[in-house]
Amino acid sequence: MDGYEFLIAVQRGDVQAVRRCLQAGRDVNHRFLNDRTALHWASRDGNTEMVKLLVQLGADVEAKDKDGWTALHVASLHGNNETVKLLIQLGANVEAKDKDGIKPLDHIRDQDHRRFLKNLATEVPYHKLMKQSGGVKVDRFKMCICGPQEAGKSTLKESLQTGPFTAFFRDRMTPDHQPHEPTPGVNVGTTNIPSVGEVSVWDFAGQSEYAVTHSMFMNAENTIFVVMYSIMDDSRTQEKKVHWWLCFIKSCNTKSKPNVILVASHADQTDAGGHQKASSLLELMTSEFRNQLDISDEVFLLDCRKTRKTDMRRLKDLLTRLKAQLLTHQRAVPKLCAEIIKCLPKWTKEKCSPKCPVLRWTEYKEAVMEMMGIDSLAEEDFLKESSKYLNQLGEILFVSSTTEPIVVLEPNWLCTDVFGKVMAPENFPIHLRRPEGIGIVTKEEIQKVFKDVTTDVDLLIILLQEFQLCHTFDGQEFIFPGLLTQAMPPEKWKPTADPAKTVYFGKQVQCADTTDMFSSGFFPRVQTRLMRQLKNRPLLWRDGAKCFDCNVESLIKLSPDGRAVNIGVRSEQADKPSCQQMLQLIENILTNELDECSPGTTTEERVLSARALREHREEVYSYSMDQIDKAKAEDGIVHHDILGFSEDVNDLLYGGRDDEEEEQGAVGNTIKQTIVYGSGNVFLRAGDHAHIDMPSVMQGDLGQLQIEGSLPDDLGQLQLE
Ligand SMILES: Nc1nc2c(ncn2[C@@H]2O[C@H](COP(=O)(O)OP(=O)(O)OP(=O)(O)O)[C@@H](O)[C@H]2O)c(=O)[nH]1
Ligand SMILES: [Mg+2]
Repeated sequence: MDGYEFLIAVQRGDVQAVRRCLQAGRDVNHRFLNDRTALHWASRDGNTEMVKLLVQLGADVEAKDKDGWTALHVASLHGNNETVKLLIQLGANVEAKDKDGIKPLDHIRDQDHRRFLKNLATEVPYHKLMKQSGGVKVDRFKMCICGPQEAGKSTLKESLQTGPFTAFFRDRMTPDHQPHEPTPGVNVGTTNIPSVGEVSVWDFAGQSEYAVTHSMFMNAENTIFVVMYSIMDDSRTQEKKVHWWLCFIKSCNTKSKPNVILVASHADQTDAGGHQKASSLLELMTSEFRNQLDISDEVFLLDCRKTRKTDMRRLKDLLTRLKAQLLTHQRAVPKLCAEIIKCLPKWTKEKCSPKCPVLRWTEYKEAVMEMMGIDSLAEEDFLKESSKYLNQLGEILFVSSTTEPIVVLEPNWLCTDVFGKVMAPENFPIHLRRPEGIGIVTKEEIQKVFKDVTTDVDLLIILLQEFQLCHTFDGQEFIFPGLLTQAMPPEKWKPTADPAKTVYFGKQVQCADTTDMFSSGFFPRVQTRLMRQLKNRPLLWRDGAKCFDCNVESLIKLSPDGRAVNIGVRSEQADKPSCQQMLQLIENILTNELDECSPGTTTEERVLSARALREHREEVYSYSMDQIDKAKAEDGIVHHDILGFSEDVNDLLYGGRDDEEEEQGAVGNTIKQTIVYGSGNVFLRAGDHAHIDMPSVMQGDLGQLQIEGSLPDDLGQLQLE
């Protein structure tokens, strides 16, 4: 029985024939042309029953073909949503990179669906872990205190954790004017709040410079957000600031409706109208965020310095009630995680250097083996998955993307001692004023700033890079986009020498509604990715980036209100395909970064007016996708009401939109795989679902079939694929 009979049975969806082939000794993981397995084919066809059967019969879900594609890459590329879901449920790795660094879900364009799948992918290992190790509940929740600068966050935290005896003296002795000590980064620590219990408190800095790293720690699982503001600000300011923080919380979370408590400070300095102001603000915010956040309906107006006031007690009562609710729905923690949590303080003391609570993977593994009383660890992957879960809980920070994972035993060290220092404007001031707006910091300077923290500057640099805070081209100079202060000067994007010959294209990614924002850190992280993925160094400013690669110049610009990113590309050589590739590459970077650091943000994609771009108008003019689709269905002309002119959709989007290409591909079988310069990325256009290199595979396969002399009857059907 030859291999192709097996493949044809898979293609036909003939379950019985597949079983027969395998019973007759055919290898379920047999490699056909280009190293593809039967599972690649079933996934490509979107045959979920066949995929299930093959995996049941031992098909390797992670098998890669010659391009490094797994079955999940193939299913995603073909838009076979049910198969993608099934493969993830069967444990397929969503992080598997093909030989050009593209991950399977990079091919899924629908924002909601992609995020759903990414969430699903984190659920699967959790359930596997629970099955393997059993679960226990930990009586603990996370409280994130956020809000603007000097709102009283750190003061409230102190007051909450003060016991009744100390509180008596604290309330009486605290001077009226205490100097304000801004929190650098995020102050993290587990503390006991009398009458509430053990809480992991995350006190976020209000100063905007530090917000760049906040989004990494605002996960809502098991979390209560306390959002603070000062009642002494005028109503409009309060509204703006609180709205910003609520949008921020929303942007960082997709899963549930996070619990939020609004707290106004400086009750001692306001008159009777203060309560009314706090109440109105609560009402306003509750109505705006009713679908996204679960905001408590209690009004809190506190003197944050006083522990023994009625309102403070009321706040503790609410925390206790919310804690009980959270714990009821809390998911169990894998047993191994609970054991590790208990050992963390001991390991920090005994196994790390005093100021650097970090373990490399081998050291961490040894500590775990010692804890378990075993000499070797058979299931290293199991420990890795458990550690990822501990990371999710905020108990440790687990950096697993490096060759050797790194475990930060005390999140506070990274959040305050490292990020706090990096983002503090005073630490790296000189270089940020360079004329080209490139904020460069040298290795020596990093070493100097962190001399009290660690001597292992390389470790620090790995961590900073892993959190997308910086990039280096030579290992000596480091660019931190989050530190840039200079706005892009207008003369950096001037008309070209021959505007008539230059082609322009542009897209816009815009926040969808008033509760949406790009989380802080989104744009600097996009800039870090641009530096990593493009061949030539981009020029960077606080609100923009300009890149040059091959024939294309591109401009990525944050809108003045920070709610849209505009991408413009142009080629003086009228090189439309390169423009399109560059546009798509940048769009992919934005999408990935949104999913990673701003997953709760819903966005809308728009197409920029090419003529307005060519005319270098100050304002940005765009068309909605609906307008474009409508025009394409009719005469291909789209009219802009404000601009007062019409444009041909083909001038706006080179090659048309995704779905159109898919149709063309289905008929023409064009292979549209293009090398994107620089990173050597193979770049598949969003609409290339139908352009996978199956024709070439099939030609090869058929060649062999013919040689073997067993040309099947349904060859025609195969060729059509
Ligand atoms: N009178 C009065 N002063 C307060 C109150 N809450 C905080 N303060 C004072 O306001 C200043 C700022 O308080 P912090 O708690 O440090 O503010 P924060 O929100 O942590 O500020 P950042 O860490 O910079 O984001 C300090 O001087 C506090 O003593 C309050 O309710 N009443
Ligand atoms: Mg503070």
